Amino acid sequence: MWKNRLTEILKTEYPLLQGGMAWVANSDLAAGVSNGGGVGIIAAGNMPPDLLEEEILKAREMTDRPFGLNIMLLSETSDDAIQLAKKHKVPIITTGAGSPGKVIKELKPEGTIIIPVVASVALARRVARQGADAVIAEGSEAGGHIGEISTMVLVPQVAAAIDIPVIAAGGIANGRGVLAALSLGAEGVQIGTRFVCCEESTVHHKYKEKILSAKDRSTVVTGQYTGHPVRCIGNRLTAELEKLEKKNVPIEDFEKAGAGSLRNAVVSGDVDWGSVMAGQSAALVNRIQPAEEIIREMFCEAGETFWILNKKYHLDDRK
Ligand code: TUI
Repeated sequence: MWKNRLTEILKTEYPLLQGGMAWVANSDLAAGVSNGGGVGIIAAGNMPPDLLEEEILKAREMTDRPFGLNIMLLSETSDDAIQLAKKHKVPIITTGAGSPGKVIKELKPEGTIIIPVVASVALARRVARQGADAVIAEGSEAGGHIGEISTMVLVPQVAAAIDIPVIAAGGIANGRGVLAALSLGAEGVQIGTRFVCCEESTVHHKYKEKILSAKDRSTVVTGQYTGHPVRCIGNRLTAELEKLEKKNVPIEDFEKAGAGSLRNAVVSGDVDWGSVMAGQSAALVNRIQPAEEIIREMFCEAGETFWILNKKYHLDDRK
């Protein structure tokens, strides 16, 4: 039903990818999403290569469907991740937080599907020229490291600028969001925050609870002045970071204050002093469900919403 050129490329039932969330997106989550008909993604983040290799092997055990690896380009371990992707023939790579030239150069000849996250039209054009198979246009509603342009405005511009499929990301957590993304010219969606709260996600229950109780204004963006702004759920850490930012402390000191804080939140459940990265769509996430159910429900709701709008505005009666 939801077949298009993206599902052809990805070899999936649905045109959906899971976000490459550092510490969160492990083999359990990736296998859950892939088994549910989307593309599950393991986030390499700053993971030591031996641990990452274990995760890739575990995912292979848990699913026989395609899954991917997200390479965070700011990481010192990104070259190791590229080599592991090559060694284990990971079929799909997403990249984030930078320009993916070296990933395309190394892995394109292997036949790997390469899908960079872009936050601007200029980078979308560049990666399309370099040989990317699709792009993820991620708006500033997303969690973690973000660009400056909202999904609503970024996606149609990226879709108009390039010929390869565009996947919308940032702010999408239900079927209405999926339908909106398709209306903007996207051919698929990337979902992060809602999958943090799926049954297969192994993040600390306190992290899940922060998302489940989030409201419209619960997230904040810190670190704008470092050039790497990050969206998290507001807490004591973000209040402290905001103070440091106002004082204009040297960037190294600011980064030191946040170092290790994502792991502390995800693994240890320190949701007061840890970094609870989440998108604005946290406010739309209200319950914990299996990944497969989330995916099915989202696409069912997208189809239903399209049908209801058709009826409401008598679109079938048009001459
Ligand atoms: O990468 C993400 N989200 C992330 S990475 C991360 S780890 C981190 N922690 C602290 C500081 C920085 C990173 C947590 N969340 N999403 C994909 C994404 N990529 N969002 C925005 C971008 C992006 C931004 C600018 C990609 C390319 C870009 O331009 C680079 C260029 O050279 O043009």
